[in-house]
Amino acid sequence: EDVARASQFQARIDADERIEPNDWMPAAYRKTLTRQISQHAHSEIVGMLPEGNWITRAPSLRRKAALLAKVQDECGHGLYLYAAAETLGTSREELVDAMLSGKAKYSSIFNYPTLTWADIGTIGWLVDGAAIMNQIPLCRCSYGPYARAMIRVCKEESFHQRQGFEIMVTLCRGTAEQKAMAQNALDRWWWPVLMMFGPPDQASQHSDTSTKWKIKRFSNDELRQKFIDATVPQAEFLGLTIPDPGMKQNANGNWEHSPIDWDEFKQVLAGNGPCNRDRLAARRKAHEEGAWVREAAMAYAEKRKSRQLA
Ligand code: FAQ
Repeated sequence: EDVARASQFQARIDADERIEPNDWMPAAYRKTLTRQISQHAHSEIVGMLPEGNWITRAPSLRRKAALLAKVQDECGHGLYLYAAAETLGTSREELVDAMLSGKAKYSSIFNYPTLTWADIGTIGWLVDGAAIMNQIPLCRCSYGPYARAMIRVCKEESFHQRQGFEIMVTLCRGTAEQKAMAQNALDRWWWPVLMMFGPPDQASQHSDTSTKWKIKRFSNDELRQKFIDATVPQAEFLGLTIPDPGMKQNANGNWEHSPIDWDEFKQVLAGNGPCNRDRLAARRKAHEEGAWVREAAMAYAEKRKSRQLA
């Protein structure tokens, strides 16, 4: 019977129908979506840390207000995505525990440090730029709750990307020292940002099934290429140099990049990036210190329930 159901399910996917939480779905579809959506949620939550590091040191009140709003948006995205993942049947507690225990992944990019204010500009410009490139197609993902979540998330990411690019424009039009700071940040973030898109297609273990199920609409390498092609003119506008002297434009107009250091990527995924330990320690501390909030919320919910029953 499952074979018939699976072929019906595939027919719905092929017809571009949305799959909703109470619909029948193959166990592997549920599993891979729970994996991807929860890892995406963890990335948003851990992703608050590198930028949060600069809230107290933003160079003006205006910059501080914008950065605060951005980091709050990321928190909202994380909660929104946990809620989408929960519709697949795993509790938020379990999802969060998997992250805190180091079992579940989050994006490699958030294991790098934010050393100067230019890093905040670069994160908005490139990290949010890469996130948008990857997430716009997810607005058409076959799973309804994830696709709908992505629409709002992408709108907010566009604001994040602009605020980052505007920081870069300001720095690049500033003093020689500011310009050098911007170049230095680009030098450090460029390669890790390219790794955000995931392993090369031939090494991407989930791509075939995720493409078949229309979770993925473009491959890792395709999105990486689109991102590079969109970013080259932006770097030119800023007067910054992408730290890849071997990069060249081919006959199709695409910018071919030099080989990516996949060993570095593997090391970061294995927990050995520059900030992995700090990031997890910060999340564990926040979780422990927030225990009283969860307890109070539970107690309040119990009280309301008993009042309603009375
Ligand atoms: N880091 O077979 P594939 C943001 C893992 S944006 C860590 O190709 P898939 C916004 C992958 O999970 C960042 N792990 O996997 C923001 C798998 O391991 P697993 C978050 C990575 O799923 C901006 C294994 O490698 N965005 O947060 C990475 O088909 C600024 C094999 O890979 C999303 O999560 C990586 N870079 O394709 C917030 C988008 N790449 O699970 C704050 C949704 C791969 O078997 C500040 N996710 N891996 O243990 C996706 O689109 C996909 O999951 C990919 C990976 C494209 C990331």
